[in-house]
Amino acid sequence: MTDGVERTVVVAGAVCHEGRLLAARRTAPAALAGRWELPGGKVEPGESPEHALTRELREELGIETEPLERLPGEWQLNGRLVLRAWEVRLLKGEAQPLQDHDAVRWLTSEQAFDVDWLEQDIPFVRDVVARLRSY
Ligand code: 9L3
Ligand code: MG
Repeated sequence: MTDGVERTVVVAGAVCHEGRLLAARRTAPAALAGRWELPGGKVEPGESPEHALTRELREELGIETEPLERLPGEWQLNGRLVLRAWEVRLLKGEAQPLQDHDAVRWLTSEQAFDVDWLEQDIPFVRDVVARLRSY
């Protein structure tokens, strides 16, 4: 980056399966607990964003996935963290809240906005729901 600030990328996965989108409810930090997100987490030094996403979804939900395509846009979470999202395909496993979440839901496009999403995730959810509807 041109200003010399070290930035960490946070990756989020819009996991789509049989016309539904996976949403996960966060347990931490307190300010975000109870809010729903596209699951994911921080890219580690030297790691690709796609690898980080696959790893986070395995660790947090016990699913094997494949990132398909980056969704447009990004969200500056704070001075140091930037959020990017991918459309993701489910390969194997049943999503369970193993870490950092206490519930998961598979939402149809009609249900997509029934949950209280983190606001930073909403543009990505909108985008992927439009894709779900077009399948
Ligand atoms: N965050 C926002 N939307 C998301 C994800 C996966 C993460 N879809 C924010 C919440 C935290 C930060 O990014 O402030 C780091 O995420 P994590 O490592 O706690 O999952
Ligand atoms: Mg996480």
